[in-house]
Amino acid sequence: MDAKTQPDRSRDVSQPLDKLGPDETLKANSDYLRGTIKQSLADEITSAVTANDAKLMKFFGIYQQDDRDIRDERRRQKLEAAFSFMARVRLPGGVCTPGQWLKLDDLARNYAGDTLRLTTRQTFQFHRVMKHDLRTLMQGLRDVLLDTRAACGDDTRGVMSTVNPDLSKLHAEVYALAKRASDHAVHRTGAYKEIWYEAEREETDGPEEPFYGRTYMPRKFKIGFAIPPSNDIDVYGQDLGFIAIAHRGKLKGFNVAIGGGLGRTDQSPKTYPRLASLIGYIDADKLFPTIDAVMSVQRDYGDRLDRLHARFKYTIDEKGLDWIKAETERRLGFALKPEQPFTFTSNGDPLGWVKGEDGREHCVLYIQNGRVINTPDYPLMDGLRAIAQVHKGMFRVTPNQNLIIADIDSKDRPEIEALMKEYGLDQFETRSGLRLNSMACVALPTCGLAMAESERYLPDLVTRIEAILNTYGLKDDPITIRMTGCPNGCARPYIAEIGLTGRAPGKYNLYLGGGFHGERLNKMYLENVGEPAILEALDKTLGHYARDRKPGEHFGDFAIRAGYVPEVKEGRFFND
Ligand code: SRM
Ligand code: SF4
Repeated sequence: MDAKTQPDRSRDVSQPLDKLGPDETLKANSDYLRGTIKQSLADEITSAVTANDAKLMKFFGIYQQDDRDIRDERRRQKLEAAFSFMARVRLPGGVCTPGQWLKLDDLARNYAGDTLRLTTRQTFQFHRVMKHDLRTLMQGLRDVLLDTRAACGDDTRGVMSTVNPDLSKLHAEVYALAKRASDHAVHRTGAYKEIWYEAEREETDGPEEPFYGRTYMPRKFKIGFAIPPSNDIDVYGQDLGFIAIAHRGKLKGFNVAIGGGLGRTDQSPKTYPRLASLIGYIDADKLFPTIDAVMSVQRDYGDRLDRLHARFKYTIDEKGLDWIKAETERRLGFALKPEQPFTFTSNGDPLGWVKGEDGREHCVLYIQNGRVINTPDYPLMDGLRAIAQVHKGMFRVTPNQNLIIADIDSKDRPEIEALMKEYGLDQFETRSGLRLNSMACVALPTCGLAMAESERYLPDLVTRIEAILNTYGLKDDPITIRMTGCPNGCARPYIAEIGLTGRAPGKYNLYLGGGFHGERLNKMYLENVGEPAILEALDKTLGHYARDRKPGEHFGDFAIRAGYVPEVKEGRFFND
């Protein structure tokens, strides 16, 4: 997005500035996200920042949170809530070097409660960072060439890219494009350096935000690159998804899918999960113009009055897919070609060791819910640190919250394997197919939107479901289960074969029938139920599945064939 060739869109073309919602006015008047963040950081009277600055800081990957485990107690004692901050790193395609890992580990130990969290969009989150430590953390990241730009906020979020552990040339090529796409679409404001690196304000040669203007996007905008047959990134959950089309291992171009989004808001029937729709094919050299064209359509026509209705999926459904496609093509100056054939087979990670086409070795480690932490019987964080100290290749965070120790020379494998054994990191060999395909969002105690437990509860629930699986001989069958603490869908539960979304403490909606490779939304089977009802339902449906499934049939497909839930055909559900 070249500053000299693009107009400064200080307001969106379809909605006049005086008709914007409050968040739009905040952005427009923030001096390109500067707000009063510097003053808020300097204020020693409170461990929080002002409400407006908290909103603006999201554009820099930082969320103000409070410890919800002690919120009521602090209120009773008339104390300020226990505020701290979550910081999310921008890490396109989930790639980081051992040196970066060691720095992330140091920062986590010093400033973020001795833990790192791998996310469902292939990056790291630090939790519980105190306000006075934020700059040190951000500058520490800068020292290893990392930043947190646009990891949250109304802009392009972390760009995802399929991580095939065999890391073929095609995967390297697509990853490089994903990285460039992130650098291309990230916001440009000098506020980042001024606030976090304490740099002087510099004069800009042209508009400060040539693409975004003063009001940025109407809402978050997510881009991802999938390489068939793996749909690990859940390409149909992206606002803008690219499906790589290759010929004899060489990248030719991409099928383009638009309008995916999995969030819904409790009790708000106008919000719904929607799978992305394929609109055609582009040659690889048209990638960046296509990103600009699609994003600019959403920038200019997305709803800037009602944030609940501001994601691209709603713009598409209001305007019509054909209209959005035609407007995109008009901006591109050419028509998209017909989409090319492709096949997805799974959205999970193949765990364990694999050898790449160039003979290099890779090991996909199972990390339960992406939580990197030491416990008395499982020193995971220490183990990964020990590996980072000797590893000469790369690490890759997967979209399923797992981790690949990538690019290992065969002669170095024994040393890595010995460390894995020493620290007990090779547990994927003994885990059930359900656990290895499970994901939970963070939820309590840090997420301000959580209505129920997720990360702290799913492992125990899976243990109880494993007893059922053992009874029916299903222990090794891969079945996807994803849980979130609220309907926002951060662990993409609406495309799991078993989905659970929190409604209240101990209460969840249970969804069945999602597609094994992320191609179909699931449907609600039980509403607002506790563990006994969930286990009873799974005992019934899994038992039936074990008895009557066809060869190779996945549980999600079976749940529909057996009539437990109807098939969601239209790629979205409007209500339950
Ligand atoms: Fe998310 C908001 C965590 C992936 C949909 N998400 C949040 C916040 C920031 C809560 C908040 O706004 O105050 C959560 C912080 C919790 C914490 O304490 O860390 C949060 N989301 C996460 C992560 C960390 C879940 C995880 O356990 O890994 C994921 C970070 C991804 C990243 O690295 O960027 C995460 N969130 C997702 C995904 C999955 C994806 O993108 O593939 C979705 C569904 C896809 C989508 O966007 O449609 C998702 N998060 C949401 C939504 C609902 C958006 C909507 O359109 O309705 C919210 C709420 C909002 O934006 O208002 C939300
Ligand atoms: Fe928080 Fe809800 Fe996202 Fe879970 S799904 S992290 S509870 S916003």
